[in-house]
Amino acid sequence: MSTPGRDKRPFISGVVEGFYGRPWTMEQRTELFKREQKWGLNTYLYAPKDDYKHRMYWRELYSPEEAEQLVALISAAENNQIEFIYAISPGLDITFSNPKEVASLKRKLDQVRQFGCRSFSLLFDDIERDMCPADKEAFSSFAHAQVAITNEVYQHLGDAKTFLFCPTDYCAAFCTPNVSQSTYLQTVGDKLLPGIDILWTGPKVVSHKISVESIEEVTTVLKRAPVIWDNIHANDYDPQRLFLGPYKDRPTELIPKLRGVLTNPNCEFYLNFVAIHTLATWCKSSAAEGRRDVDMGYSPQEALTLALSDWLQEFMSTDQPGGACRLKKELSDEEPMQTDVGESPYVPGPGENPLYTAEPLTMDDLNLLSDLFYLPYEHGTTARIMLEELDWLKNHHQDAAAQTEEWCGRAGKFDGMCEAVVQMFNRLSNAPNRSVLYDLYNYICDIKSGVGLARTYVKTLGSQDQPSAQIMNDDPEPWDFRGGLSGEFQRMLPGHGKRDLFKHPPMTAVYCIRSYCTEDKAEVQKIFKELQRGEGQIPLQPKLISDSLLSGEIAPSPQCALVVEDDIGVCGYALGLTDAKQAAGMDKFQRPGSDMLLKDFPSLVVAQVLPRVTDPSPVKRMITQLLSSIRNSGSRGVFCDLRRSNRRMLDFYSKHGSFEHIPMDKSLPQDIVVMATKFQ
Ligand code: GDL
Repeated sequence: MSTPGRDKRPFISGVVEGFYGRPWTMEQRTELFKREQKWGLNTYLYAPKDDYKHRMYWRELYSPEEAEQLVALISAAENNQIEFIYAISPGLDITFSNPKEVASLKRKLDQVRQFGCRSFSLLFDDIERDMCPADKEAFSSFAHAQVAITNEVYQHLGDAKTFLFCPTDYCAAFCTPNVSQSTYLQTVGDKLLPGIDILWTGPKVVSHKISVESIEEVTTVLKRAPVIWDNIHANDYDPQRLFLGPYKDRPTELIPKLRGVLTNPNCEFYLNFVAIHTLATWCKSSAAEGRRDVDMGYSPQEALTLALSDWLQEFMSTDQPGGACRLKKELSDEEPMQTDVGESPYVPGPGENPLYTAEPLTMDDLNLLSDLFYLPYEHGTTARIMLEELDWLKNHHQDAAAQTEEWCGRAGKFDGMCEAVVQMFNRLSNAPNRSVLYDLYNYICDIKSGVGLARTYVKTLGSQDQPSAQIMNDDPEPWDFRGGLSGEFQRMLPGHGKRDLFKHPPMTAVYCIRSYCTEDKAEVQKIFKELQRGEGQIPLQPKLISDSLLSGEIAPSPQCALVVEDDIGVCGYALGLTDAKQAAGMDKFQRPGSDMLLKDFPSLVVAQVLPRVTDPSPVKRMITQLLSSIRNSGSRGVFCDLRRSNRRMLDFYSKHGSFEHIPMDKSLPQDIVVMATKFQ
């Protein structure tokens, strides 16, 4: 799979500054290089989305002042033995077929090469997939256009040390119909020159887990091991989230199968201590060196402890001239504080207020902080316990009224945990390193208020008095409308508004998709009825055309019936009819417009999974397989009919990429939606 000599190149490890929002400063980047070198990482990919000349105005050359800064930055990277990779994202508006555009791209990269840069990258993530008419004429597909320009630029540069390409379909979730059958990825894998490495974010944009099998699959299509662009710690998609948990859920067995890993972390530079430190620990684990004889392994918890104890030192080192904070320990040493003007410091007299002091920050504080802002798909242990306790206290409010020993004991424990958050906040706000604190401030304020509200609520439950004014106030303060307009939109949505990490943690289940057999009939009907009940569909009329398949009145066509099983049992199905005339022709389904529909789309599919299957991939796989069987039968197209209340499947077909909404006769009940796809 790999080209000769390729394996001798060192594993790429480090950071991609690839998020949306305020780019880091040159000083922060220089600081990053020092840290990377200290921790054993070797690469920095320059790709700040909102840097004008990286993406929006990619054609523009750098001004002399900017050039000076970049030259200094590139040499700072070199001085710290960090490979500086300059990335450019021309995909917003480039016309691939215009030679002038290619020339602009070369001119820009030549300029950066003059600054001392030896490694480059072309990124085509997060762009429209439609080509302009001129490109459609010149290239047979979007992938061909991207590959042609990338190969040309790579050859033009000639001696690039590293050259990375980010595809538009950069994760499995973006691939149609899937990774191994994606024609886009196949073209990239076949046509991109072998010296060019490819970035990949894993199963999703923000991948919960990355398995060895998934990497083997994509490696086969790409014809090279990918470089992971890891969004595990990225927080640019939600201003209330921050990720201070360890690098996790990527087995170290991946290391020999990958070309490298670059993490695209939190927007706030100083809050990436844990993200980068733990990635470095992961990279250093034995598998990286292929030394299976000495398995040092990787424990996320141990890596976190190592990172937090180093981070504590950073918090405690002052970054301000004169470091004004007053910690209890210092005062107890009775060292008087020096002031600039040389005045003697104020010392309170007897009976006067003592000076404000705070306890120094502790490892417990940082562990708690990391637990409260852990990982995208997981809360840290203390955060989970707090949620569990609050949930229990709320659901046992009768015990609260009766003041049972258990309720009071657990309420006391909850209160203690809330107090620890307040104390953590106080000690953090007095930390000598203000740069770290200021990056952190909004998040800790927010969590302190959120926890404070829960604390007051529990106190109210346990008290015999009137509910506290803070909870039941008719004239709220602005902070009672938490989350702003965006929060309000989210809470109004039926599915997403109710989705929270505590009640619906993502599950990793093993699903088995197999052919349907007659013994499954009862199970399929059970699921069908259960889902109808769940959607409040009984006794809705008229029936759907697909109902006749599910109720067993009509049997699915050969090769067109699948079921999915998890460890509990059958949890979903996908059934198809190559010729839906019989189903549609049954008297009760005689509907205006169905003849027209069947002319363009003679076949029918229906798929459902139980709510416990939270992962959309089993349905996606079943539908893909069904569509391919139906297409092989010679059909022109496939439709499915479903009720608007079946939000999950409606959402699925809408996002599938090939199904489109078919307007039906106005006389039909408006709660029935028809989606369909034509085979070319
Ligand atoms: C993305 C973007 C990235 C962004 C991240 C998280 C890639 C390749 N591109 O899709 O710029 O920071 O999501 O929001 O990941």
